[in-house]
Amino acid sequence: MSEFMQKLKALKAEHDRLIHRKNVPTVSNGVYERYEYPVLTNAHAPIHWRYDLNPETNPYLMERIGVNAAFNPGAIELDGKYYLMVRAEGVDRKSFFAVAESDSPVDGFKFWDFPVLLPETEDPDINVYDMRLVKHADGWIYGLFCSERKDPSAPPSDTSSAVAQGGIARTKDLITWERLPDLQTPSPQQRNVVLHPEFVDGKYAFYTRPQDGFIDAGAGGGIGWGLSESMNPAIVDKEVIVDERQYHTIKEVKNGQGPAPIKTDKGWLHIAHGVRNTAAGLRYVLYMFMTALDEPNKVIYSPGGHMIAPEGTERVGDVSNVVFCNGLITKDSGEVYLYYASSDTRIHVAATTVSQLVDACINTPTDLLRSRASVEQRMELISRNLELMKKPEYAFLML
Ligand code: M1P
Repeated sequence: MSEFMQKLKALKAEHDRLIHRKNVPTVSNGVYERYEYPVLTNAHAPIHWRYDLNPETNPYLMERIGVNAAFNPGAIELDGKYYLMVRAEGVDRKSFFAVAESDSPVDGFKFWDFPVLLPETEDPDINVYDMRLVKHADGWIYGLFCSERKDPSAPPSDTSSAVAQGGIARTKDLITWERLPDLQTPSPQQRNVVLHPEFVDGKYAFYTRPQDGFIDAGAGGGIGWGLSESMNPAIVDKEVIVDERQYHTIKEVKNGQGPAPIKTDKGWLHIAHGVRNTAAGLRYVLYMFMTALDEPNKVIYSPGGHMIAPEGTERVGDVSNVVFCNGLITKDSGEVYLYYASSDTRIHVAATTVSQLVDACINTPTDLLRSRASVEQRMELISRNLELMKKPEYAFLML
């Protein structure tokens, strides 16, 4: 066998090992169970996406078009299969969407042969990312994503300034996509736009994230909300703030809706990301809140603090100290799989149930916004527990 073929066989064996590696749950904190291995990384990208497999044109079997990262996936279950709409990023920094499929929610994800060739609008996107997949009551599967273009008003010396808007496409099968016009809102820029899965007052409802600049939310006060008569075009005339960012909390600098909310008997359960600043840069964590069933823009429970923060190897990557979630799958049985990315590099899964999330959302105390109040809150829990611990069945805790 030629050296070329030997190298190719070795590459394939390593790739197979990665894709077929069984995932295992780690210690649970009662709210969710993190799985040990990332469900997808750049190394999961098919060999034929990256290498020219012809020994005539690539005698050294070199990687020709590398994949830098696989992160921030949308997620959906269709006919018993699990699909992730991955934000793949080439080594050229361009993000694109690619579907990975598995029979299991926690391992075995394999990319389709081709990535998604997303149709463009008449003003082509420079970069697209972070798709939320939403099965809407109108029968379509919508993909809401960030569409980024260079800021046309930036002076020639400024080669970085960009404008972010809410891109929209729809499909029935994740294969054929119809591109719709970008969401129009009163805000200069948008990111983290998500479609509510049901009609509200007969209209399409959007979670938005108004922002003044590309990175800074500026005067944009938090996760917003607005209604549109149609999806083609989708126009939100009035945005109201649903979940405000707030001083000295995990969402002090900015926040954003994650996937579409989960409908529960107690309310709409939302997973979102909150961002604060530190001397080491921005820190992104995930948090929960719940809104009223009949008013999905009215917060009824707001547990304090983060739900998932970057841990261990999750803390380091292209943009370190970040966890970000824009995809989850809820099964009819109540199982929930949260797909979250760490540090803009790789994708993980955490498993939980609707009942656990609802319980955590309702019974985790809210952030009282002062150290003293926070200690009082904790002391109240400690006092109740110490009383309980006097009972014989708790005696082992005193040892
Ligand atoms: O780099 C962290 C995240 O930054 C952006 O999110 P947000 O708009 O909320 O700050 C997005 O680019 C996201 O993809 C990225 O993970």
